[in-house]
Amino acid sequence: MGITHQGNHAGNRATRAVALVGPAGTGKTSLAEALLFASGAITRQGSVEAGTTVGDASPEARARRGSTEINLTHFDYLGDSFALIDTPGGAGFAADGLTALQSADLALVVIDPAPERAMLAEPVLRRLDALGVPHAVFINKIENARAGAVRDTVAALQPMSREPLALRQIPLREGEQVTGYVDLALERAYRYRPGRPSERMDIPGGVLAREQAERTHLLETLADFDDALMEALLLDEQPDPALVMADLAADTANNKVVPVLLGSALTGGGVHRLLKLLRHEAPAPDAAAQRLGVEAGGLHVFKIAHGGAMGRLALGRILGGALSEGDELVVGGEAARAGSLFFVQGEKTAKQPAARPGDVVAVARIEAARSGMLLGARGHEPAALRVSYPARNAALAITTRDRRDDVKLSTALHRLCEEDPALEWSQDQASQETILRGINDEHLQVVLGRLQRRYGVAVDSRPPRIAYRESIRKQASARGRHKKQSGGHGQYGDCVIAIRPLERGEGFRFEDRITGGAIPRQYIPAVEAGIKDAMERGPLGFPVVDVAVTLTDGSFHAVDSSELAFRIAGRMAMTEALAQAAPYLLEPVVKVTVDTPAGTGSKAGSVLSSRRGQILGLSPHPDWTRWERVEALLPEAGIAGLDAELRSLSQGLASFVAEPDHLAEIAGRLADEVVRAETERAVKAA
Ligand SMILES: Nc1nc2c(ncn2[C@@H]2O[C@H](COP(=O)(O)OP(=O)(O)OP(=O)(O)O)[C@@H](O)[C@H]2O)c(=O)[nH]1
Ligand SMILES: [Mg+2]
Repeated sequence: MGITHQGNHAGNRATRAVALVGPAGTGKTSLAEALLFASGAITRQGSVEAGTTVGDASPEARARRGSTEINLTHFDYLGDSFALIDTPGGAGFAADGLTALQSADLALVVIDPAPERAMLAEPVLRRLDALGVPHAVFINKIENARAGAVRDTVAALQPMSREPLALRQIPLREGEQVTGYVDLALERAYRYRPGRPSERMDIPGGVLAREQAERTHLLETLADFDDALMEALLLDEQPDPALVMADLAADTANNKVVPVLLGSALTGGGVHRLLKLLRHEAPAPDAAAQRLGVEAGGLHVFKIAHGGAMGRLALGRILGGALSEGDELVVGGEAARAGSLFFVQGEKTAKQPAARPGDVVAVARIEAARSGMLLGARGHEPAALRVSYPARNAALAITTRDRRDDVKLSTALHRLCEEDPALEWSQDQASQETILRGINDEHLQVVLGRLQRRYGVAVDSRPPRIAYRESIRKQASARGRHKKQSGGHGQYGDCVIAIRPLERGEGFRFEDRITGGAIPRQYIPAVEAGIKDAMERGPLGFPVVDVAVTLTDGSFHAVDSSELAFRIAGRMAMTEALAQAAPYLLEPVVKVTVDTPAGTGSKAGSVLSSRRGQILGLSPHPDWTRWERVEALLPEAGIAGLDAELRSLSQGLASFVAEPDHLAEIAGRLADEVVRAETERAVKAA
């Protein structure tokens, strides 16, 4: 049996999946904890500060006091089931949530009540619009919001959203604190009560004017999609509250408006109200199934996890059907049977015989499943989904402290990369280094921590070597003669070559101008091979590029000549010619494109200049309203630490991509330093 299709009968509604998204540190993990507590799934509300939340249970997340990977939890509320996907906001870890977001029914964008930081939400708002995932904004930490912060934050957010924002509540203040709210749709005021549902109160006279203005704005926003409501407003009639609530639910589900709610994960204020919103307004998973093109039934695999006690698990969401252990799932055309099914609650897994439509589950044993796949029943296999991940801007060369760990290292890296699509590793043939690439330094440090903790592999790490090259400025010629007479057979090879510089990028050219058989035909390729040997490491210590070599003369010995002897002769000639040809150093230059919040572009430009960058332009971002884009050519040597420096001037927001551009000459003190370092390294390695 494959995934079996089931309708959503009343009383047994499908589980709805809610993703918590938003900038780093806005309180997503705390809000998940508050939702679990308010719904009764846990009896004590933990805190991120104390390291007691259900989410962020990994040692890496606990140590960082911020999420390093997605946290899965679930709870029931008034008979409805919900799965929470709490995604990390930190730049180095944000990639982990991108895939899971695709099949969520609703995303909650959690933000701070600070208009000056509203722009931090722009990338996620744009992504949700692009994916078509219905979403709401939750302005968290509301207890500390200063006067006017909610209004200003909403105003700052609006230009970043395709849909109109619909402010659903306004804050009620007592002194410095926000202590309650007015629900604009129902026109009711509530006072927050820590750990309990809010208590109804009269709307204070002081906020009536603001309440009326905001309510009118809310109703007008809804009326744009509802003629009956529009008519009521035009006739100055009080609209039926049921109509308003129905509009809010439908418009949210259909991605027409983005409701904005207020609350505090810390005190629980507004959290019961949020639960009600999830209950009434989070769409059923049919919408997500349709969005992803799942017709019959499917499992959207959004992560492969290796970290828990159960070994390799495929984490995913069941769309359009139910799933039981042993069911057939088609993975890339091949049938596979679902192994044990688990519900995940933070670091705990609980085995389930079967899972219902909409559930988020961990499935054992489907080895062929990869993150981003949609697994289907036979004949109904949905397509795979593609996600574009952020650029990998940090790299480390790593070596095991204990050589005997090398095999363990590659197994571990394979698993870590499968789990984390933003991570990549490769073996550099030339330098024999294992290169680890990740989003930023913090990301790679967390990966190294996991490597040590989970797999017991300790490594040393350092910046990877930069691919310097060298070329020549002058023409030169040289003879290479290899002659050895030792007992019986001797060795004899002799060649004369002329070399000259080529244009940048032309590479290597070899021309044979031997006449009269000075070197027999069959030895010419050996001479060329010897020349190439010499070019692997030029006089300055780096591979040589853009040189033309002409073989002009030579001599041979009828008995003693051999391919090996001519290869050695070719190498000798080339080594000498290069040394005479005024060699110079080349460094790789990359083109970097930095996206940074408006107002920080010129600072980003100075950072690039101070790293020897050549600024190509500073312009408004092509798609995002409050962002700027700086483009520059930058020596690859200037990339190390760039990510951290750009982030520190932009509240952690600036990011960049770099692509190889060209090789550029480098001279003077900088070149001397590079050559000295390479010589030292070679001496040590020898
Ligand atoms: N005052 C106040 N602090 C809060 C509230 N919610 C969360 N915090 C604090 O904000 C900090 C960050 O909270 P987290 O829940 O880890 O935030 P997050 O959004 O999950 O962060 P990342 O996982 O790094 O993206 C912690 O110190 C929380 O205690 C709130 O409602 N009020
Ligand atoms: Mg978190």
